[in-house]
Amino acid sequence: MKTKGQHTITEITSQPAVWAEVIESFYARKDQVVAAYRTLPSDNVLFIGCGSTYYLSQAAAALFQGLTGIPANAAPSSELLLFPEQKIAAPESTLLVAISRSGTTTETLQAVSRFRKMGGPNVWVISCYPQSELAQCGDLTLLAGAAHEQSVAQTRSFSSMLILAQALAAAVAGEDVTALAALPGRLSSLLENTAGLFETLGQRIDLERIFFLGSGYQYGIANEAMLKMKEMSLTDSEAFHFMEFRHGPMSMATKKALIVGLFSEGVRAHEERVLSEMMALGAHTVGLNASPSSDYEYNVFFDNHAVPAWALPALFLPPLQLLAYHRSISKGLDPDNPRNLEAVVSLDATAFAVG
Ligand code: F1P
Repeated sequence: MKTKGQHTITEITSQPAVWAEVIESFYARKDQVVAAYRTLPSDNVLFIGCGSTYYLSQAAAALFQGLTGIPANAAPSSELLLFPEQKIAAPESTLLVAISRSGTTTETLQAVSRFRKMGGPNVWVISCYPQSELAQCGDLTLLAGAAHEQSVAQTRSFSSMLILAQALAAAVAGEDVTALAALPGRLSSLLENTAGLFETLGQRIDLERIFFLGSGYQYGIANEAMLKMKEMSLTDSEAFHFMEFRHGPMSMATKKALIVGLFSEGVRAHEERVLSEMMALGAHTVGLNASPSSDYEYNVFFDNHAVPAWALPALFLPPLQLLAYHRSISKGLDPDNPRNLEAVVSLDATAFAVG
């Protein structure tokens, strides 16, 4: 007899081992990936996906441009599908990176088809299923085959595909991708050190709304944390760029709110001021990647020694996946089967056909 959330908690806690397999699989292909990229006439890169994989695309695009200096953007697959002229200026010199756990989401498949019809020659894919239609139609495919899930909500699949996106950006930028080898161990320690905190916070179902704040690539991570909270625990949750929160949304900072700050190296001082102001307004606050001087209600310290900033993004998600999982269980829900949702959104592809 399956217990509520059995698949989800297994998939969350298995991430260290799955990451190790995914990182090794990338190492085996790194030189091929870099050589293939060097042959592309790509002056810019567009990352696309749906739901979780759109938010992954947001983080991937910020990382890719920040590391390589090559213009990179993110868009929901549906935006490229419905407004291609707004998303692609020069298809012949654009690399499209389509991200999809299943590799069968209709909007993403149709967006790739639309890109090809526009004269876009280069499509790379990040997915979990090598035999999927999307994986088969990519010119180059990065696979997180060990990250398959039974749950609808993406957890280890998301973080594993994010690690592949991080590795791609780092490899193209000439960074030492072996830095990723430290991540599985760091995650094991982080999960061990924070499991109790996020179980306790997950039981605070008196808190009515949850905000996730992140800047730069962390905005995509904050959006994914927001989506996990919606999918698993049916909670009103929102994500904002850190500095944007003062410009209106902070009107919702009350003692019924939990505000989670995902701090970025180098700009943390600006971000810490925002979270401190929200704490002064009565909100409950959590600082992820906090500094030794942080004094929020809850502080989570990351062991970042000898790990470059570009390798950190995936570490932020598993604790927040645990938060959503425990809140779901505390509310008597089953995070394995979110209300109204299916693992894949399949639509009538003929509705998007163009001449
Ligand atoms: C995309 C997606 C997920 C969402 C849900 C429905 O799937 O929208 O992001 O959480 O599972 O499908 P995929 O294209 O990444 O397989």
